[in-house]
Amino acid sequence: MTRLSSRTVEELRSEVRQPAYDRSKVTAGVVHLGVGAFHRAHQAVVFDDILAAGDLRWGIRAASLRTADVHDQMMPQDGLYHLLVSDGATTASQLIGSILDVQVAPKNPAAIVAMLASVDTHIVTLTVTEKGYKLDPVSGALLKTDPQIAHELNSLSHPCSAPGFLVAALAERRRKGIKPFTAISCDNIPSNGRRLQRAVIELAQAHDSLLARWIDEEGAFPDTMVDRIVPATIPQDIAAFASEYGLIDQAMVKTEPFTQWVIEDRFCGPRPTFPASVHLTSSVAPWEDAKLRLLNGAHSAIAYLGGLAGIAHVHETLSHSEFRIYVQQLWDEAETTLSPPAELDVATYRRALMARFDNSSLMHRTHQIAMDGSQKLPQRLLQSLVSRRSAGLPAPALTLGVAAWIRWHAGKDDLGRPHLVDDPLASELNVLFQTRTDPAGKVAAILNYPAIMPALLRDDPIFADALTSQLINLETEGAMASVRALTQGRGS
Ligand code: CS2
Repeated sequence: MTRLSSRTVEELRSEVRQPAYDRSKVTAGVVHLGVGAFHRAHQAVVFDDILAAGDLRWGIRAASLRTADVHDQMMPQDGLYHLLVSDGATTASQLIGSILDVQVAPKNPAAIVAMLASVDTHIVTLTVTEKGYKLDPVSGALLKTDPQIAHELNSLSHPCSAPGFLVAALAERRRKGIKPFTAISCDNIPSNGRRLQRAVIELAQAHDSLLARWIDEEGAFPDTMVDRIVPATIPQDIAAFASEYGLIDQAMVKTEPFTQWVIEDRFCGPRPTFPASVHLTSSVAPWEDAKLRLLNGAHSAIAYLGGLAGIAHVHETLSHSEFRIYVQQLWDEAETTLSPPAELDVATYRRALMARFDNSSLMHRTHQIAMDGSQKLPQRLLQSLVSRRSAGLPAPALTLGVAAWIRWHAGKDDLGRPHLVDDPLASELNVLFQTRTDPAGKVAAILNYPAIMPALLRDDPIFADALTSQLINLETEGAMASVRALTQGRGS
């Protein structure tokens, strides 16, 4: 069967929406680091819209920081791929052409520094996941002992981390007299722009304090909130696409209709006229907190509890009425900790979120969301717990989510089936949880682990007791029964 490429694109069935611009005339004003499925279904679609509106300066040159997988999926296709948008009933397909090139960092770091340092590059976007910022999740300080950062503190001639590439390229721009680019973090971290700025400036400072000052004064790191549910593409998706469209597309991504990008209006150079789906504002934090604590908080709790109950996908978890009630209860608790923006009606947002979670065509795996819990828990569940507990309020649903995360580290679900604990701190946490085998001991160990646990929760005996009894419930009764016990007597 034919593989998608610029040449074969003509063979596509006519109902596929094609790029509405001449790709040969597009120049690359954007560099993206971390070209996973989320980027392809989110920022790349926004820049595709901008190109389609006639401003051809905003093509993307992308980089994979770890492996050649995405390069090998995309470059034989000249960067083209399909976006399949499904609401659970119908699916629309769109061919995206905004990504012009994909480079692989470990193979050719110099090519990535060169594209970042190019005079045409005005915007750099990043989706490198929480751990890619090389910052302590609680204090936000640069992880100087991380092997990649230790290497880059020594020399920036062969960068390997996202902050390392940015600093190496900014140094090059300064040498050449080119102003900095605007660096836009698109990961689910509160104050993601400020955090990226801190990582970059701390690393730059270690090499050249004048460079650090120049970046601080001339650069821009807007905070952002990004939202679109984009499950990892699996081989069955590619096979189903091939049988429907008669074409092989190894880089396709599937997603939901909903998409949102809120960007702090703080750019240091040229920028495009963004489409209506992008909201520019002076303050991103209220948007970010609402999204992280409601959407991502529920996602992580569903991932661990659903995963422990042996349920493979988010929508299947929510087909159990006790889980639906549980999610509402978690939202009731988290909502009291928010100061939502005036434009956001939380009741409407919650209704829409439940419908998004119910989207059965996404097949969003609980195990996928369970990844990297140590990096996600602070902003998704623990911050809501800090606010609730400092107001003297109980938070049983949030607490059950945290207990499920602890239980997840046992490495098997309630049916005894093993799972991988995929987390940058997995081995440290494994040691931590193995030294204390009783629930109270495990809780004491994690409460005294400052890289994850805020001090306020460590010093809260009521929280420690609640967490211990939830963990006991999970260990003795299982996840489904624990959710049922918590939600008994409450309606959906
Ligand atoms: C998910 C997110 O995998 C995860 O951790 O919670 O990727 C989630 O789907 C997005 O943030 C939605 O915008």
